[in-house]
Amino acid sequence: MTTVSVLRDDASTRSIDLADGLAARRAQVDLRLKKLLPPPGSAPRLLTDAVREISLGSGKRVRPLLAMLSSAHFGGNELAALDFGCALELIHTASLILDDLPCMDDAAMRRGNLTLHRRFGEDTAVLSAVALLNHAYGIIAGDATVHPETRLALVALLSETVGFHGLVSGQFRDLRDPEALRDEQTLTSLNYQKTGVLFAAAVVGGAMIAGADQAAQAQARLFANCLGLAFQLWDDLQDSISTFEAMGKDVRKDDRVTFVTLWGQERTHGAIAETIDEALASFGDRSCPLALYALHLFQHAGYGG
Ligand code: GRG
Repeated sequence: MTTVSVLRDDASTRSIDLADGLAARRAQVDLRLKKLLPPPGSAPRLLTDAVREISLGSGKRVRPLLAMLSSAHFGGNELAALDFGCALELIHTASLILDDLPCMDDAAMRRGNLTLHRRFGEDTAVLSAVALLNHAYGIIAGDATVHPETRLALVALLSETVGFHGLVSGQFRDLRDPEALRDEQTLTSLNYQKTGVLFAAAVVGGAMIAGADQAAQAQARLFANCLGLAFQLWDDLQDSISTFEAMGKDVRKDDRVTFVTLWGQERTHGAIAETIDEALASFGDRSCPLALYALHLFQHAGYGG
């Protein structure tokens, strides 16, 4: 029996309970997002409509769930990480809006709908992204359930996550690096900056909120880095084999080199399994809710429940 099939068998019995718990947590996130966003109909109306529509759209809310499960895993309260998780979701949403713009991926569809700039115009889309990013920092700064020192550390963590070594850099390199430079090493660091970095912020931030020490935070980071890499590999694989109906967004839109181009689908599938396994091994505990959620994220690939 392979490691992956062991993981699959281990997880399947707990999958029903997990799915119920995840749906409940997702509902908590959506309810909180509705409260944290500007009220419906408030001025300026078009901007408010745009940010509410994209932020409350059909995304999976992976980053808030990771933050909440991480906080609980490291001995804290899951709900203490709810606002932090919502802030991450708004940053993630801002990044999707920008990524879809004509000057970037020029995408038509996102989360099952027309992209924000196609519905509301490019000016509104750019300003929505800036507003969401700005709002996210305000949410963390004003979260009275988190110790002020931790809040400051979370803001610093997010500044690192978004800025010159994180999302912005990853996106810039993705757009501008010559194709010839896209070898395995470069793609690994690019995938980390585009995707892994926000996963790491979710899991490490959750651990920080729980008061975890440096060693535990380092363990959280290792786990999240592997998970983020597996997630980006999965996203690239889906882009090459899936449909708009299944993904809710454009597929096969750009022809830049990814691991699927370098390795082919079968090897990429194998690498996803190995990377998930590495994530779980770094944790030691394969049956805690955080590990099970990691598996659940890849259930369509045949792992988890
Ligand atoms: C200033 C916030 C900011 C960003 C600027 C545009 C940009 C830099 C970064 C974009 C990077 C990017 C699009 C990475 C892809 C990450 C990814 C795998 C997205 C899909 O995530 P899911 O599947 O989406 O969690 P849902 O819709 O379910 O939330």
